Amino acid sequence: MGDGDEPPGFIELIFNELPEDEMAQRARDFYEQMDMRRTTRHFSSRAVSRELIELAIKTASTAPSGAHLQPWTFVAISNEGLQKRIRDAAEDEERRFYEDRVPEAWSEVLRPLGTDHIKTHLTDAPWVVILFRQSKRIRGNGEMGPTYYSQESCGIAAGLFIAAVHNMGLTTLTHTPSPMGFLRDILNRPNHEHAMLVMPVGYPASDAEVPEISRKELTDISDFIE
Ligand code: IYR
Repeated sequence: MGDGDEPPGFIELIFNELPEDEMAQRARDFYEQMDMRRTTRHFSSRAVSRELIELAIKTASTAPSGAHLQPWTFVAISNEGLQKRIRDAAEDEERRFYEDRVPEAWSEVLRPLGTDHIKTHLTDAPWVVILFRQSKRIRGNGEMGPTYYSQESCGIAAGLFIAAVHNMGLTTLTHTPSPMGFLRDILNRPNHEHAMLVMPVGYPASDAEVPEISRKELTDISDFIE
């Protein structure tokens, strides 16, 4: 079903309606839990089971996607040698970024975050999960065809992955080495797959730090029209 040959048909939606007070309580609890999420660059090397990573990927893959094409591949790596290769290649790119390529307007907003070209998280974290966006798919007739809204679809999947990791009591970081083409080569991915996010997953280091920054207020990020 859903492989493009036969129409999938329809089944009844399973929807569990909640009492209103429970809705509000769950909404508050979820917000409060997510509001505790912080992005740290400091990871412990303490092991994390493969099962937890599989569950985070399965949660990510519940995301809606353009034409339900699910245009994502999550490459999960827990391998010292490969993590070192990725770190070396990422640091080469990042060094050039910070030394030569970064425009002043970009530098100005990165400065408070204290980032630099050193990417210890890539070798410290027990897992590094790389999200590849599929810009094309193989059609039923064997030809390549486009996917639709793959940026949006993968962005939503990444958000769910981050929420799943936080919910299970671990931490992740959305690292975007730029450019990321080297990841396709190192990981032997096909040309229609584009590395989009590098997400180390694990426990924070015991001395992990985060920048002292805050989130915008609701009034600054929304406009209600009733
Ligand atoms: N890719 C670089 C630079 C960087 C860019 C943004 I936008 C950030 O929010 C953080 C870093 C790096 O990973 O260091």
